[in-house]
Amino acid sequence: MGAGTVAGMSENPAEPTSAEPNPAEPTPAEPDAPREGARLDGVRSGEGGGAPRRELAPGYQEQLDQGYVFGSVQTFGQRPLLTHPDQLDAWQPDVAVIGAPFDLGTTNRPGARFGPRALRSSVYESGTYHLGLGLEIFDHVEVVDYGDAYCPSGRVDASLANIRAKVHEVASRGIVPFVIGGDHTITWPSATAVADVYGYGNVGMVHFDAHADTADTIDGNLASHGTPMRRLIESGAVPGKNFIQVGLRSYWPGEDVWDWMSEQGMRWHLMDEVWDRGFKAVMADAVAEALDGPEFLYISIDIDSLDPAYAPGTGTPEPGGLVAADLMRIVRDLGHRHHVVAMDVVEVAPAYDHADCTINVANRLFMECLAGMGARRRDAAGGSPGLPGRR
Ligand SMILES: [Mn+2]
Repeated sequence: MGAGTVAGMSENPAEPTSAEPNPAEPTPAEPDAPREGARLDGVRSGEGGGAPRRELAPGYQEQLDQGYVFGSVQTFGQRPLLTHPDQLDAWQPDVAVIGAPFDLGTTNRPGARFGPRALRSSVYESGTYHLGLGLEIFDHVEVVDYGDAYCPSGRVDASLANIRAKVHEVASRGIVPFVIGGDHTITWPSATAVADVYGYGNVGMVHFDAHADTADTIDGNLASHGTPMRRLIESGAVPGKNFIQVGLRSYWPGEDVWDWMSEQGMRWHLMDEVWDRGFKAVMADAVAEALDGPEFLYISIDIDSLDPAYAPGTGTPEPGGLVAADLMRIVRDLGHRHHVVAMDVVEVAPAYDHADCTINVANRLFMECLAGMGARRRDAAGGSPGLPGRR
């Protein structure tokens, strides 16, 4: 890399300055006021900022309408790419997808930095009509792609600060960020940004993972993909008692970490419990615990919560995990029943994928939540249940 490249990087507008937030130094709970008319009730208000203005460059919509992900415009779900906060204000989407191509926190197989690109370029997109809910997803939930947070190679603090700033740009407008990892480290800046907006203690977390990710440090690293959940609890962004983990298994972490988690009031549901009681019964408890106090829900999905049979393309595959069909329906239900203010899907490492299994299920997890959110808006508007054959 030449000096000119380095100089160019320093001029990147996304480069953090000393005045910008740094996840390594979490700011105290001083929530920003979301934009007037922001949809804090989970339902589009149609107020605040006037009617949406949704204009694209000439020919752009035609490129999107070609309708295949391998076309010239590669965005999440073939949605428009917006690149500036002013465009968010004009467009007024419900959801903005953000890529967080950061994997410097990975302990085993690296490569999750390629997750955002793969979900935009290589997913099979069969359509947008949700069969189970009977709705055109994007008729009920307006979604844009908001590009990536800038994650310069080798620079952990700058990358995490940029992720936090980018998520904040979205969440502070009452728009729901859907963040594509990246390794699980990115949930630290992402959930911090969401808590900055909605208030520390007002956001509950449902965290699907094979691993608790609550170590103090990994190899001396505070910003590992094995530590983000501890950082979020230490800062107060998410209270321990509302930080609920589902699908944990394997042989890590050790007993001292579980002691720390207990002291924080954390609650977890091992894969053993899912096997014993059934996923739906476990999730009823998990959601009640996450929202025991908080009104708002953050969903964080480590793709390794799924069995490697469904998601081999990940850095730390752990046998004995969740079933893709089950998790998709659970996530749909979370979006439908609860006020989801953010979601991330992390640890998708395409280089280890087989037959695009992992990238497709990662896409479907986002799509199922979007469908649930769309149904929530439709229901709130008094719309038809619209189930096929039942109108
Ligand atoms: Mn994880």
